[in-house]
Amino acid sequence: MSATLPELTESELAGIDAWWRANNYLTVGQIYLMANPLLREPLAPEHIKPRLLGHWGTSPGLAFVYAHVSRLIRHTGQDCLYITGPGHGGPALVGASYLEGTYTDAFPKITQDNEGLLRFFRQFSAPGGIPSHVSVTTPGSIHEGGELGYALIHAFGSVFDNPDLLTIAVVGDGEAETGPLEGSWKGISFLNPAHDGAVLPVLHLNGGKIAAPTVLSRKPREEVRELFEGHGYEVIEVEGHDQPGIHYRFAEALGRAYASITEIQRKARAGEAEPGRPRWPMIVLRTPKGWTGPHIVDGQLVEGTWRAHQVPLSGVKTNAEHLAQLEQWLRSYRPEELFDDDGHPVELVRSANPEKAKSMSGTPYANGGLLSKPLDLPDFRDLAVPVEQRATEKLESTRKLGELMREAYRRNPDNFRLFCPDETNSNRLGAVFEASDRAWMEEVNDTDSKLGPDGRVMEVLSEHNCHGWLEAYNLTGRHGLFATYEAFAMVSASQTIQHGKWLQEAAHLPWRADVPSLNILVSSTAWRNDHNGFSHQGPGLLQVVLNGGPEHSRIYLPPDANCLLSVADHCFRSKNYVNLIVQDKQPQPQWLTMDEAVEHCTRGASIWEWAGTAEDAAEPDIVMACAGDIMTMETVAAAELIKAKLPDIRLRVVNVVDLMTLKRPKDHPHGMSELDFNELFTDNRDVIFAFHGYPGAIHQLVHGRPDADRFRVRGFIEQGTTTTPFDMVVRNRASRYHLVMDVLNNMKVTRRGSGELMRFCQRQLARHEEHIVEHLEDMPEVRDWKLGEGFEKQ
Ligand SMILES: Cc1ncc(C[n+]2csc(CCOP(=O)(O)OP(=O)(O)O)c2C)c(N)n1
Repeated sequence: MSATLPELTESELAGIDAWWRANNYLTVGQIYLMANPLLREPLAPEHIKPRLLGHWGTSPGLAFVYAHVSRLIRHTGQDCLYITGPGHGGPALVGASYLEGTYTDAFPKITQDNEGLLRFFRQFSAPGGIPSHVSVTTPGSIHEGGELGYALIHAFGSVFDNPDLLTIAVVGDGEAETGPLEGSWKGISFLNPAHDGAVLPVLHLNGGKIAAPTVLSRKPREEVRELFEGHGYEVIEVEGHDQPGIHYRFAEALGRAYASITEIQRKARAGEAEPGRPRWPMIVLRTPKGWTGPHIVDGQLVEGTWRAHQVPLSGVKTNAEHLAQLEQWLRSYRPEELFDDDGHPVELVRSANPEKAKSMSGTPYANGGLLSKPLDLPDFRDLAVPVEQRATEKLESTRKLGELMREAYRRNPDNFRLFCPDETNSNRLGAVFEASDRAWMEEVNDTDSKLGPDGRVMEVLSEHNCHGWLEAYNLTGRHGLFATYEAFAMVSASQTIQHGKWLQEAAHLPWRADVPSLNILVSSTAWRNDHNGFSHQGPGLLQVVLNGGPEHSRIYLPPDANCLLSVADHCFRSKNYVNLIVQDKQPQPQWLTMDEAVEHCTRGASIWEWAGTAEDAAEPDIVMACAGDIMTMETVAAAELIKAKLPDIRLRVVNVVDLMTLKRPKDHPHGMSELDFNELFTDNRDVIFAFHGYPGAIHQLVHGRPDADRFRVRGFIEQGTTTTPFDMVVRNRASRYHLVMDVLNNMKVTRRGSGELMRFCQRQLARHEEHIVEHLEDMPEVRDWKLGEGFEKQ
């Protein structure tokens, strides 16, 4: 092994060229062939797939870079992960795995012989087969590249706290036009060469997107170079398609980049580095789109243009000219030199592979569960909030989560990170700063606090970066949490969906090891962004996760700090889920002792006997249910008011922490049985449900339950503005007074005092309107409400 990449020799080039030709052949074969895989007979229409799918254009470039990185690995023993921004170039990556033998390990039926090769071709983008993208099923992938924009983000997430890892991230020039990708160059401002690995971005300017040129490929070269120099990179440019020249130039560029990386790391690890961010290398690679494919088709230029994006030769089954052109194209790779009579890749091709465990399709870094260590957490009960009298003292519950994560940082210095868009303190999670600074490689000055190169708290004002960094941190086996404002969790909602899909697919692949769950805390919620206004008010992510696959989607709405601790402990220890925790940061009543909280969270939903009437066990007149901290407070306050004003009422209060328990067991693994459901909600009483999110979610959840129509739901109905906290619930008709009126309108029996209570609520709502305009704050009986203080003053 050598610390540097030596000059490319002619004999090595023969192997690389053979490997690259074999890979390109496999790509074309996957797109087109369903028989005659090695062209042992003349190509005929019946050998061609009926539906021609896939993306040729990006594939030869991806394979070219891959082949050269494999050479780097062979010489240096470097651990490398390959992230393919243009993930639609899937055939090149599954082709690489096939040539490296790891594909057969993962899918034993796809053998490295004639039969296996045919199966390999037939399964591509076919029913029951594999996707056309670098997906979960692709050995070596932690990144699908289906939804473009996250290549660099995932690359950085993979190398934080992985000092031995080098992640090569190929960025498409179309992809480079996306917002997330544009924001992700800043990753180096958070990357510490002493304790993190390195990312080598390869910006692949192949010139075209689906149907048009790309911005960066048409900009003057100096502008492109200056753009990336401005981002802090050492820009190494390689261009051309001349062979073998381009191989030598790329090998030299890769060697130069690698030398820079290892020198940056050596200095940092020896304590010899200058303070500040090093200038990391990146490669700008200009090769033609569809390189080595059909140059001109039907008189039109294809190679080097957007026309090469997908399937350059169409209608091959019926168009004899295209069939001939395809045969010529396939034969141009000289398959007879690349595969032996049995269809096995020949020694020359295999000579370009690194040893399997080091190969980019075989590296355990891409199957991070194999490397994962459990998170070392303290007993969360030690952080319990004492609750001697319910809901008398208010507390910012998320502070307790901050304390739990502070301990996680202390016990797992290289295995846990918090990712947050500049809101760690704002979300009351600041206790983590007692254990770690914010990560920061740029200049630090006297005005800064808790900021520095040794920090591991990740704060960047980009939900995309935070989310994607955590995804890759998880997929390489490590643990963490993404904490964000509830409304702005929608910025990265698509990533939440995509990651969920990844986990869902991975669960079906026995060779993919379990990975830590993706944990998301949404705080600064809709109900308590009264001061910020409508833009900050939106519980959308909850709805997004609700729609996710039941295998991986979990939603928790802890009503207080002890419940939050119990829920967080569970989420941090879980695997393969997207865990969404919804809890506000403002001071809130504390309802349950730690023992009660643990029991409540374990059940997921339970009757809060103390909040209803003692007689409720027999047959309540009505059930009040709630999920979410603010809605819990409104419900308990409403119940207290009802009990005070209607002495004969039989009222039950149910609180739900684990939202998915409401589903039927056949719809979600957390779904409670019908017996349990009816024990909580009865089988025929109306249920007034106060819900944190959009009301339709509860109807969706209880669909199929006995007499589901009896659920009357209050929740966020997109009524927001800059106002007082209580006015938010009033505007959305979910205030305690609205809930009381709902109870009165839906009880099975009319209890003594009902009419007066209805009028009382109407008066209170009218008073509220006047009061907030006059005093700019909520009525004292609402603002200072405490459980058990009675309603005499109202
Ligand atoms: C976010 C997103 N928007 C749109 C698409 C549709 N799409 C697929 S490939 C592609 C062009 C990609 O161009 P580039 O990144 O340059 O890749 P390459 O040219 O190497 O194929 C587009 C727009 C997508 N996959 N993801």
